[in-house]
Amino acid sequence: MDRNVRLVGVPMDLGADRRGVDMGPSAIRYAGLAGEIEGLDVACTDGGDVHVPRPEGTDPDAGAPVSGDAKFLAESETVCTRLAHEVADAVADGDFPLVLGGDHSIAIGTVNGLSREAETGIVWFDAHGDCNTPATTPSGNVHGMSLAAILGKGSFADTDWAPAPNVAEENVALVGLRSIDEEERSNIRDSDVTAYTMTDIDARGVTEVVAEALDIATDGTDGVHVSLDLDWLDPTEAPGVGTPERGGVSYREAHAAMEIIAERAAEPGRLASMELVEVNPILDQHNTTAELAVELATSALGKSIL
Ligand code: B3U
Ligand code: MN
Ligand code: MN
Repeated sequence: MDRNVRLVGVPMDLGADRRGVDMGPSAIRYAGLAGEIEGLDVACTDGGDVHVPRPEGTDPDAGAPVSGDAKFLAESETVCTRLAHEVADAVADGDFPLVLGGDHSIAIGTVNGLSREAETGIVWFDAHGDCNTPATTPSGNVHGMSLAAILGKGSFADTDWAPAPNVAEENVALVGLRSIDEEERSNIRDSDVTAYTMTDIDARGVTEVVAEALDIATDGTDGVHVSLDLDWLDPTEAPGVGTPERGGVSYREAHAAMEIIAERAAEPGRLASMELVEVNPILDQHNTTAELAVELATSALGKSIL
């Protein structure tokens, strides 16, 4: 990494059912993120946390769409707008934004800040598709809708805060899917997003799949955003996540994926930003998942053994 890394914490849990992911930024910092990055000879500054309102005393229905369901939409808009400013500021200063969640709804803010001035591709590592809309969601949780929001699907098309300005569906790849809702499946199939399931990883290997996902995300773009939902990994490796799903990638597969990202970091359409989301310290075992998030981030930023 040839840029200064700027950490931005987002202690957000309004987009998810279980409380606890709001402690993710603290857990990831406590696991030694800044020191590990500096150990790569990369300067790292901490921009602190974006303010997130507490759910108590907040009306979950404020800002809800006319049709469908989406909890805490007004607050999600406020937090994501703040985060977008922080990310855009970091980019304007020439820094590399590394965003610490928080639930995955924060990706709406990260990508909006990043894509203001640049054509942006996305590689979205996740067990889930995050492609529900307020009309198809089974839960009303915005973290299951964040990619749909970024792409302006359903009623998100009518908002000025959610669709990201310079993201083409053709430059978006989902990697590691194993839990998709019925109608969400159609949302993905009817889009130009490329989706790789765990079956693809089993059949072709993680290296080939991630290389192809990066080809998609870099094709004609200025940079790639890597959105890493820690539930992409198997719960035996990453127990401290909000929505664990069996059958995820192994520790080694996850590192292999991040190393391919690092290899491509110097090429056109290179790595522009990264976020680590859905770490839930309440469900974790001795901060294992937060430590894993630190390891994977440093792998993506170029850490090598020799
Ligand atoms: N697809 C379900 C569950 C879910 C999505 N993302 C997470 N869980 N982490 C939903 O609620 O939309
Ligand atoms: Mn997710
Ligand atoms: Mn997920």
